[in-house]
Amino acid sequence: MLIHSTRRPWLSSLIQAFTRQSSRRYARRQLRPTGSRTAIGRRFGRRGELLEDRSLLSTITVTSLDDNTTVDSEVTLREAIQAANTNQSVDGSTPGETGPTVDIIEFANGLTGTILLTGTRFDITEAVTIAGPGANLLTIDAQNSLKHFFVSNVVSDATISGLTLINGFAGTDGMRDSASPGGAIQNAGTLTLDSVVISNSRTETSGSFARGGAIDNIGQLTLRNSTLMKNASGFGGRSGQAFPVRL
Ligand SMILES: [Ca+2]
Ligand SMILES: [Ca+2]
Repeated sequence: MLIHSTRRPWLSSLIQAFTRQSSRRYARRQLRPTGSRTAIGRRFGRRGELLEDRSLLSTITVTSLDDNTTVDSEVTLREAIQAANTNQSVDGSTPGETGPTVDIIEFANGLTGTILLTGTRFDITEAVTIAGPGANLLTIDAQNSLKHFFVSNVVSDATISGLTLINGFAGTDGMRDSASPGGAIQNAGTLTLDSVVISNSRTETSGSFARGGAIDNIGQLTLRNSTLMKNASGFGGRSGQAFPVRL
């Protein structure tokens, strides 16, 4: 009681300063995104900037099992990958965003079956996630003529999930993909395969492109919940890879 009745000016100033500081801390907590100082929060700074970056994520939906770039208002996987790589709309698709933003390629509800590769392999040149509906629901058949995917060394974050890849081929004997080893995939970037099946893919039995019946990995490769079976190569592992795979 004595203190309140005889409070000195310096003590009042100290109490006011403490009260103002506590109010500012409370206000900052209210502005902080859920999860407080998350890695994302630190990475992107203030709350407004975080929300802006989230809005840049782009989802591109495949609506056709064909393999072409025909202007027909249907978006094929080839057109979706082109949209993700070039960051432009392709045949009415959502445009991708500039890397390292990871564009999401998904498949329309109920779009299941087999994509027959009829052109060249799918080249991935920017960060992307290709999210298939499930390895038992969607297959890409390379028809023993070429590999399915090539991931460029400038790609820092690529994921392929929920797909089956069959009948890939790499070789120099006049087929369409004579440029690199890896029966189904050559990865030179950073690639994760999640819940993917690769089977019945192969390379030629000898020569420069004979390694990696399923995958030739010269970058960073992570496999999760995936199956590699019945693949064949001249060397480097029948299902294999020339460099270590991180499981
Ligand atoms: Ca089209
Ligand atoms: Ca992109």
